[in-house]
Amino acid sequence: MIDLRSDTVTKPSPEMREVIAKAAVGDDVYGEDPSVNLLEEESARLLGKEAGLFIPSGTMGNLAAMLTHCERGSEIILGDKAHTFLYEVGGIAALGGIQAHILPNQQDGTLGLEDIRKAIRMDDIHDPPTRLITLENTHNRCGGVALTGEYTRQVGEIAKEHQLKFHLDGARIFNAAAALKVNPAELVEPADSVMFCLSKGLGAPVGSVLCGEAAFIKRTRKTRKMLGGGMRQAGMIAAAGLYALEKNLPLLIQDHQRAADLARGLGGIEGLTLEHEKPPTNMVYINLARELLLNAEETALKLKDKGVLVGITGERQFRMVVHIWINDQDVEKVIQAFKDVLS
Ligand code: TLP
Repeated sequence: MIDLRSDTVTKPSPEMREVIAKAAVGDDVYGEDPSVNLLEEESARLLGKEAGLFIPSGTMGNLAAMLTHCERGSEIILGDKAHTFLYEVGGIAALGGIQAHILPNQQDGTLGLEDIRKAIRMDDIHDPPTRLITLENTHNRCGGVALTGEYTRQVGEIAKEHQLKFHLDGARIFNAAAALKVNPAELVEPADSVMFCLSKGLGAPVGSVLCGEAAFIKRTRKTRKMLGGGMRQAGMIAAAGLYALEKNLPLLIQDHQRAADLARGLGGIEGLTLEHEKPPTNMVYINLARELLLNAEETALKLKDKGVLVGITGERQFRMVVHIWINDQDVEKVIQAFKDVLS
């Protein structure tokens, strides 16, 4: 099967499994796991932050950060296509009593600066207090688009001006840095906290890391424990994360090139239209024309018969995510499978 449903489907390579087997471990709740400590330090170093915290998932990373930044009854400014708003099971409301103040995400994944300014609550008896602004980079539902350092800096300035905190869902921040050809630390500099995932394009089996100031990370360590995310001999998986940062991070750009090849091939097929003519990073979102008899679900079933798995993101829309286990031949096979199914 050529699995393009997500970059979360990546399995550890034989080399990564060897590293896992040999990992030095200890009890991380006591702060005694050397591999976890190393991963947290290395992550913080890569992102230019004081400290890091290893977290079981991206969802828990965002949640732990938001619960630490915000008290019950406060408000977070968030895009209407943000992963936290759409796909994190309403955790901030259910577990944090936090209200999402939703603004429209523009096509390029940004929130309008004027929209953000207007959404910040006044010091009024009736208003919930605004505590946090969040952005997502790359922006998943906006096509894997990368937000620039300049835009992020502008949002950071608004946050500072109003004494708000600023969190970045950087699940795929290294894809953004690779696409923009900038140092990832530059992209996240204005944010108080940033979460990135090891278990997506980086190809590790489990885990995300939250980075920020040491005092914030210390408080979030407690939040993580409260959520049941305090792990014990987690060095087994942290070692895979360290391997991913060293060996797989430089390969992300190849995924972007293959996504571009895939888009080029699919864009030439009648009845298919790309959301982005050239995919910004490793995601290809594509729409099926109304004239075609098959909808996305039916097309996906036929593609599955041909050995290709795609994500369904709308009645007539797919998402395909290129990752470390997809090679040039796979790209060709996927294009051919679409041609066969739609001919
Ligand atoms: N995204 C998954 C699905 O949940 C949609 C995917 O296949 O893309 N932030 C962003 C921007 C994400 O894309 C995801 C996962 C997360 C957070 C959550 O990470 P996990 O799955 O580790 O909880």
